[in-house]
Formats: sequence, C-alpha cells, structure tokens
Amino acid sequence: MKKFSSIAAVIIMLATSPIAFGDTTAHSGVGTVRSVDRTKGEVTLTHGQISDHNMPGMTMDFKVKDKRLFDRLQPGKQVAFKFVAERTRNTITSVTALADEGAAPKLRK
Ligand SMILES: [Cu+2]
Repeated sequence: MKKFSSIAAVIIMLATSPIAFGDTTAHSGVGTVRSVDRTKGEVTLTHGQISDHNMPGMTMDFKVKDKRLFDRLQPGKQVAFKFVAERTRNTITSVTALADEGAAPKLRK
C-alpha cells in the first residue's frame, strides 16, 4: 500500500506539472535589422546582450510570429523586440521601432 501511494504521488506530480518543451518566457532585446525574408518569415538582427537569456551580443536569425511585424522590420532600423526561445528557434513576438541606425540625434534649437 505504501508503494502504491508513492507511485500515485508521482503520477499526480507528472499530471499537474506544466509541459515544458522549451522556455516560453518572452525575452527582450534591442538590435538593428540586417535583412528580412518575408517568404521564410525570418529576420536577421544584430542584437545587444540579452542578459535574461544569457546571450551575448551577436547577429542571428529570428522567426517572426506575425507578418504584420515586418512593417517595423526594415534593414537599418533599430528596434526593441520581444522573443520566445524555443528548442530549435527563437520567435519574435513584438517589435517597437526605435530609430534609424546612425541617425544623428536631433538638436533642439
Ligand atoms: Cu542571439
């Protein structure tokens, strides 16, 4: 009986634990768009360090969740973005336009 109850406890534990095939937490980054491939639904970004995902700055490809996000993903644009890291890919779920790369700060007169 004791053995049965411990097996039951394990089954209950497995049944109630969330299914974690990947890290579904959204991470935030800031980067510059290098190129886009709308057909493949991908964007290449050079991003800064993403500390909450333990990722140094680099140039890499991301999947883009919604084609409408491509409106803000144009080469040379600087963007703040959120992405979800899955086992085999990283998918961008939101994009905020920041500025054009190399754009001179506007001086107030
Ligand atoms: Cu990266």
